[in-house]
Amino acid sequence: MLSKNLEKALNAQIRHEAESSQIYLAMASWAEVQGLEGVAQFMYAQSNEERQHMLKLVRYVNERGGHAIVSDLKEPAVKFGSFKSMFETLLKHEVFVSQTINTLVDISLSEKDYATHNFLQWYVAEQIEEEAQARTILDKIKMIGDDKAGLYLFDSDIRNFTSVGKPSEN
Ligand code: OFO
Repeated sequence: MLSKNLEKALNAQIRHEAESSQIYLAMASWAEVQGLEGVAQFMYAQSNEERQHMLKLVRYVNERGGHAIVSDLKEPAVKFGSFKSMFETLLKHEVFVSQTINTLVDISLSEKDYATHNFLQWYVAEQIEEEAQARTILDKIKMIGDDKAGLYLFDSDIRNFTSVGKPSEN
């Protein structure tokens, strides 16, 4: 059985993951109207992944005798400036999510809830991967600079990062 404290903290994480999904969906839509199909596809896939992260938490909280709460969400931005600044925002957001996961790990340890500690390890590993991926993409963008041909190549290249595929496939 989850403690009330941990239940509350896990519910806060459900909200973070749902907000991540909304942010990446907004990025996907923005990239799509800019005509960058590859970037849009990547962001749609990221958005789907975050929704899966959220659902995994919902199921866990309920399975452990808590009640997963579906809350209202912060409205994401509509425009993201440039592709570089969009991916900088993405990286910053993932670093924030990693911190929230670390806080949850701390709470689970202090409460000696080893089941939750074990459950959270999946998220710890996932965050390492997501931060690394965002840094790799940013490095590529920095190499391209403002070069239009480079941006075109980047757009087709980023499809290789998409592991989940198009939204319609999910
Ligand atoms: Fe990328 O944030 Fe979920 O875990």
